[in-house]
Amino acid sequence: MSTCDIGLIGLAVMGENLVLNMESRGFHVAVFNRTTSVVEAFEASRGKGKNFVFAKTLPDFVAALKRPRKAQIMVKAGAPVDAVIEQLIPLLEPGDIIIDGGNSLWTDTQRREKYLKEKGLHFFGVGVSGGEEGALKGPSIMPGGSKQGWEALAPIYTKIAAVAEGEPCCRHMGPDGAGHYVKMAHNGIEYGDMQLICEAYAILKAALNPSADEFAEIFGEWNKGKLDSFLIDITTKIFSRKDPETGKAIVDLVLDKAGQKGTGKWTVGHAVEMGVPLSVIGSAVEARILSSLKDERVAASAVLPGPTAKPFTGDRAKLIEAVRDALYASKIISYAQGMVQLGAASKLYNWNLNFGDIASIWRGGCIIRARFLNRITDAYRSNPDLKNLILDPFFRDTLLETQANWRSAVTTAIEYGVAVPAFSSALSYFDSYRQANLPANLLQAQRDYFGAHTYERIDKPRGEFFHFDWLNP
Ligand code: NBP
Repeated sequence: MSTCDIGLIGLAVMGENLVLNMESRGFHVAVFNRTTSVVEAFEASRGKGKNFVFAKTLPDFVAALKRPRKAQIMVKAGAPVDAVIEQLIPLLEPGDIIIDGGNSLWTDTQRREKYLKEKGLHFFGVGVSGGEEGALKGPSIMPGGSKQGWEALAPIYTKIAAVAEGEPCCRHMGPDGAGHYVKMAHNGIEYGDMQLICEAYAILKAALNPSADEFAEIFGEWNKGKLDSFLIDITTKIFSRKDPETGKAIVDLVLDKAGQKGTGKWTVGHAVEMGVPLSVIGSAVEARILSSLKDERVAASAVLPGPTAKPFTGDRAKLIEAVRDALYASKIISYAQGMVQLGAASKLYNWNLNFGDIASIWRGGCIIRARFLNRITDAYRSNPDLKNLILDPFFRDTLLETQANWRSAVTTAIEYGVAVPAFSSALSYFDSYRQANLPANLLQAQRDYFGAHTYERIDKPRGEFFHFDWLNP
């Protein structure tokens, strides 16, 4: 009997929680997993007594789906997605929809969409954010694919998504790879946010050396104001958790060696390819790489001393406020850069992305959810053609109000020899973007000197190019 509204293949952490979410909202869902014992285990545990079809074979899974069939793949990104698609193709009919809800590379999604279109099938690349808990209770969902396919999927995805300010955190992003690209940019921004929080921690630690409990208090206070966000909230909680074995703060026992799965590198790589500065996220990716060189750093620390630590004699509360402002200002720059990247990709691929929609669906369910996304939503809804977020009146005024504290926090970091690549690259972006004149006149002269690359002159019309005979002036 074909009674299921949707089916999902891949019952790992994300898939299992997503189908429970779908079922809890009244959808009849078919489930399948390559290792079928996983389906049996799900049937006996969390799926027990619920409105699922527990399929033991792919043909049974497909047979359970209402037409047009909607089959969502939730497996490891890369070759496994192609493998499942190939197995589904002979079982489906024109008009059916295959959805990939994993973290796939957007160019893979574009390739798959084109390939399946030739077979009369719709393909959707859907970014899902919020981890395990979001998947279960309501994630932020970023779907990309045809308008026609979206009409069939919208009733399901808008119902299982998180809700923020009365709106579902799910909107059609655009065709082919748009959803996966926006999800990738989201992950890049997540990298930036996490690094910025770590830099705030590093400055305060070097200058004031608060205990983990004091850090929990500082971040808890920040979370009540303009920095109110999921990541500040979990950071507060992290500082207050104790290791049962030693009684020490667990954060002080965690090895300082960061991992990464790759979406940050994809984000930065494509920004560079398009000629978009993405320095905050770039710094965050590099900081993770540097942190992973633990043994090299330990050896270097013995031979490369920094400035001698001096006791902090200033006003503790003022420094905490300065660091908070630096974090907020740098976060604004990171989002501004991320939005410029999305704008460039939208142009490149003709996606017609709506930045107000993007900011609005990040307000709930996802890892970067934060109060200030309301402001970004407002900024783009009142001016969809905004060139750069930092030119929006609210963000411009905020940066102008916080810049003295921002500079003071970065100065303190430099005095203490604390690396703050994301804080300082954000400030450098601000200081470059707001300058009518940069030292690139000298750079152009250098290029012309060694490579006869020519230059424009400030006293002649733009578009006229000159070469100077530097060797025989
Ligand atoms: P994993 O990324 O760990 O993938 C495990 C699933 O993939 C299992 O169901 C496994 O089946 C299946 N699978 C593999 Br591996 N190779 C397969 C193949 N060749 N054919 C069929 N199935 C195959 O699961 P996850 O952590 O739930 O993530 C799923 C997707 O969602 C990924 O793309 C991930 O990047 C994305 N995502 C994850 C999170 C998160 O917080 N974890 C958040 C947002 C997005 P088996 O049981 O037979 O091995």
